Amino acid sequence: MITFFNDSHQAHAPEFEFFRGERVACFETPARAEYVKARLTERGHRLQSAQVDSRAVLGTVHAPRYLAFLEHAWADWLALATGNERCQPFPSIWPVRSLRSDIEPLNFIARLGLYSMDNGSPLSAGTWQAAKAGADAAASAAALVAAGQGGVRAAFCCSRPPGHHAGADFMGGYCFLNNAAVAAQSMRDAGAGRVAILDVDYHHGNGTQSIFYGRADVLCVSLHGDPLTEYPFFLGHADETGQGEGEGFNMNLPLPAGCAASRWFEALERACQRIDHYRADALVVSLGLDTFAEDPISKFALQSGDFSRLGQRLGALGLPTVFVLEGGYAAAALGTNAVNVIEGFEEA
Ligand code: SP5
Ligand code: ZN
Repeated sequence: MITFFNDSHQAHAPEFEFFRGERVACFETPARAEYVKARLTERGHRLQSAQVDSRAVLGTVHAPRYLAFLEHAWADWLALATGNERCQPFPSIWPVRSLRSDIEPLNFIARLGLYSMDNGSPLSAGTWQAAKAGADAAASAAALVAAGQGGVRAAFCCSRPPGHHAGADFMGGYCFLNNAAVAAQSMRDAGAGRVAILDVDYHHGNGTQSIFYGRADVLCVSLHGDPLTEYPFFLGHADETGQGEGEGFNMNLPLPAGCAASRWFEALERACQRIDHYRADALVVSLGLDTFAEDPISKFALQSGDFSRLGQRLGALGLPTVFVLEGGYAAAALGTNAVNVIEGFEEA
């Protein structure tokens, strides 16, 4: 399978995040992508660099003022106080219900809150550079698969930071730019009439859902830990089915934390049947690998062999497919698990 690697991913390397008010080492680390790269190389998969500039498509899936904020955030943070290059910025105030989010404050931390859903997504010096390069990889993969030249049916983006929690105008859950949305919109722009996004990350892809919630041309299907107990808590319930023209084109399959792999595969089957029925022209897979039994922050029970089965089922859909890497925090196992999905897909 054609594989795109985000050569700039290491530019995003915050040191710590918060857990219950205390500093803990980041779960979303540069080592993650390096483990996947190593295993891809070992298995003979060719790695390419992005050739497409995603700026135009980013301007259609994200709000211009959010993109401008993110691009300049580190420079604005440095301008706030001397010594800030050694510190990580975090939001401390958010415009919840009854507060205004239409006027952008001048204060940097206030703007960071305006454009954040949580305090769990630390910025570092190269966050924009890494995230933009990841979006470029997603756009490149979509362009290649949409063109279908030389019989290319699928591509995989080995990239970080992940994207599926990022909405049109906010970051969150380690995500800054929504790579799956970039891939889906790119394929629409290249002529695919209907695109399906299947999100198999442990956490509900709230950003992706919200970007496409009012649209029928992009079907969003997600299986994930029930938001009653699992992050992101405030979206991902089964009754969220789309809105307006998008009514019926969003499907959530929440599952209880701790459920068996057999139950997860039953939900996958329902998701695949919905995608079949939609008669999609192309598929984007938000490939979170935090469904792995040994993931340190998640509670599903997939084993490495189950990722081969996942790949086989997705391959059987028979669609031009772009995979984008999302979560997965058992870093040393990510290579095996990602490559198992890819090779399972190729077998089908
Ligand atoms: C892309 C993705 O998978 N984002 C996940 C964001 C989850 N953010 C909340 C993390 C909470 C960490 N809890 C630590 C538990 C340690 N026992
Ligand atoms: Zn996740």
